[in-house]
Amino acid sequence: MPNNPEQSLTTPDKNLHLYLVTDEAACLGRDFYWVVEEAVQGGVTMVQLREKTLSTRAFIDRAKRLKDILKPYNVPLIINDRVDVALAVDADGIHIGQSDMPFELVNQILPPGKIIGISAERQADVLEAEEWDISYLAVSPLFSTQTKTDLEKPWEMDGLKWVKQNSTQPIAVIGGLNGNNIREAVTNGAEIIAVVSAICSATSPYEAAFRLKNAMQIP
Ligand code: TZP
Ligand code: MG
Repeated sequence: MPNNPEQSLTTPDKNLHLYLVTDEAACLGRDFYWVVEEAVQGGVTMVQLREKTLSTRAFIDRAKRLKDILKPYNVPLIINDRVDVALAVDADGIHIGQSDMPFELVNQILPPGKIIGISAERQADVLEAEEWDISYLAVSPLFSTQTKTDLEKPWEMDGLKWVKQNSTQPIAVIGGLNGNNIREAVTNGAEIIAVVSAICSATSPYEAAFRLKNAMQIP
């Protein structure tokens, strides 16, 4: 876990997070920043800026603007893939996948206290991450999704149960999460529910986030 307690993602009383992973194409032509701010007002507690096609400069500009939007809400900004962009804008953290910069290097480069999240696509990824001081391990994809198709086989709920039994890291889930399945994911050990289309493509991102946040709570 990060050494700065303010950026610790878990608390002893089980803190659940709704994590918006951005995708401008999924916003269906609406203003990107409007979608994110609506989502945050509806209940999103973490935002990941995921940009696969922007130039470095445009990525940095977008990250800075997003950081300014999120600051008053105290919602952390996590940058996908690009450690240089995360450093340039002093983002709250970084999310890396299995083909991105290795954890040990990211950990050396980032200042202490930053959030580091890692995607696990296979059982070996889960076991390897046990050694690491990370903020969350993302079970990816939990279910198949049209939003990202170049993925390993989905873990499904049985896979999530396996991860919960074999990992001590805080667990995030991503891929195909929606109002109908997030409660089961939480029941089986997910503390962080990450979504793209369930919020970005919703008619009202505010309403969608609000409903997802409510659906996560275990009565
Ligand atoms: N990584 C694994 S699945 C995924 C990413 C970025 C996309 C998830 O999108 P959705 O629309 O929430 O299924
Ligand atoms: Mg990546």
